[in-house]
Order: sequence, then C-alpha cells, then structure tokens
Amino acid sequence: MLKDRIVLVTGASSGIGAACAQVFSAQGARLLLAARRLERLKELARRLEGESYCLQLDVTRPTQVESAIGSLPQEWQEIDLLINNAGLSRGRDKLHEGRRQDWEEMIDTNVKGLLYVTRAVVPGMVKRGQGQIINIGSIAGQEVYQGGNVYCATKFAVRALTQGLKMDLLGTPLRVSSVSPGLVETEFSQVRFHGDAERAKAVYAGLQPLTAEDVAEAVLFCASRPPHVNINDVALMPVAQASALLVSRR
Ligand code: NDP
Ligand code: 8X3
Repeated sequence: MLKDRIVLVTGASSGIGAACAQVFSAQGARLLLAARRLERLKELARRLEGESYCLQLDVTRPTQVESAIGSLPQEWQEIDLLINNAGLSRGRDKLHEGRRQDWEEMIDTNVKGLLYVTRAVVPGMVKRGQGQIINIGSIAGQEVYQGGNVYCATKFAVRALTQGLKMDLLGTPLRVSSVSPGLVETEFSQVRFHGDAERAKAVYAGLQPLTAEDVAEAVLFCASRPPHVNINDVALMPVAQASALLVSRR
C-alpha cells in the first residue's frame, strides 16, 4: 500500500520524525526528509532502506517553504503523505514570567510552520485527488498543564487545524489525522530546557516512556488503513502515565 508512495516528513533529523522516516522507508515508501540540520538528514538517508531526498528546510520561513516545495525535482513533486512533525517546546515558565522569544519560537514552528507546509503541499494533493496529512499533536493539545501554557496552546491549535482541514477537504478523497502522544523520550526535553541535559533526563526518570518508534507505528497505522477509513486521532501514552503531569515513577 505504501510502496513507492512519496512521504514528506518535517523534522526528520531527530526523534519521532526520524523514526517515521525509518518505519515508512521499511514499507517501501520514498522519503522526503526535511529539517534545518542537513548533515543529520544525510546521515539518516544513508541508513534508510529505500530511496530518499534531503530537503534543508526551516518551516518558520514561508518563502523558503514555498520555494523548497515548489522546486522539488519532478520525480519528487507528487507527495502522497505529509507528516507535519516539526515542532518544539521552550521552557516551563509561568505565563507571566515567560520569555517572548520562547513563545515566538513555539508559535512560529508548531502553528505557523505547520500552516506554511500544509499550504504548500495540500493543493497538489487536491489537484491529483489523492493524499493524506498526519499532524503530530500531543497530550498537550488535549489538556493544559502548569507551565505548559504556550506549548499547550500551540498543540491545541494543531488539534483545531487538524479538524478544520478535515472539514475543508470534505468531498475530496484526502484524509487528515493527528497522532497525539504523551511522554516520548527524544531530544524534545533537551530542546525545551535549552540544553540542560540533567533537567531533560529527569522528565523520563523512573518510568518507561514511549519511544519515537512507538509513535511512528501509530502514524503508520493511520496511513495504512483502507482508503475509505479516516483515523481522526490516535492518542497514546506510556502505561506509567495517566495525564500530562500524572505519572508513576519507580
Ligand atoms: P526532537 O527534538 O527530537 O525533534 C524535533 C524535530 O523538529 C527535529 O528534527 C528538528 O529538526 C525539527 N524542527 C524544529 N524546528 C524546526 C524548524 N524551524 N524547521 C524544521 N524543522 C524543525 O523532538 P520530538 O521528535 O519529540 O518532536 C517531534 C514532534 O512531536 C513535535 O511536534 C513535538 O511537539 C511532538 N511531541 C513530542 C512529544 C515528546 O514527549 N517528545 C510528545 C508529544 C508530541 P532541526 O532542528 O534539524 O530543524
Ligand atoms: C510533549 C508532551 O507532556 O511534555 O508534547 O507536553 S508534554
């Protein structure tokens, strides 16, 4: 079903995006790997079983997104599946003590970046009458937690955009899904805490978090249903987690 399909993964240089690339490549898909760190993408491309193409891309830059998608080589233009995964969190500050730069980075990447890529890719899918969009949401898009304020707001926005796009594409064969994980051990917390490795490690201490591969398998599930089935959202979390901040540690 996924053999020779073109799959664009944003944020493929790490974590969930890199795992999605591996899982879909193993299914015979052709991978368009997008992120800012080109060297990481090239290294991933060397490890993939199938064909891939690396796209250095900062999703926060609308002109760059448009020109990168618009000038893909002919044989990579017909994207079948868009995985909007690029995203980040910055800080756990209280809102009234938060840093404006952190807010802008989260909103620009998680919300505006997702919009720019979607706007660049989906018209081609509509024209061809074929395609699927899978957005990586979060438990943070389903509940707010203390100190999560702006990050949660961006993931609530991802949920709204997933539902809105589904409505806007009604009457076409295109499918729209989100995958909403709880705690996944990736570079996410290192980025959130601006490189503070100890603080990042503490997030996953004493429990077994999800792996990036666990999430990639859920993404694959959405993409491998029969064409008439739209999975709206897959929510998954570790067994040791019951809500965003309610976890059981050994
Ligand atoms: P990682 O930090 O491991 O990966 C984040 C990816 O996003 C990197 O590949 C990074 O690439 C890319 N990225 C960040 N900013 C940009 C940008 N401006 N342009 C292009 N790519 C960008 O974290 P995860 O794999 O955990 O995160 C992936 C997604 O999963 C995010 O949307 C996150 O919100 C979501 N998520 C994560 C959870 C977790 O607990 N880890 C739980 C729920 C959801 P580069 O820096 O090379 O550009
Ligand atoms: C990432 C999961 O709980 O840190 O979206 O917000 S959480």
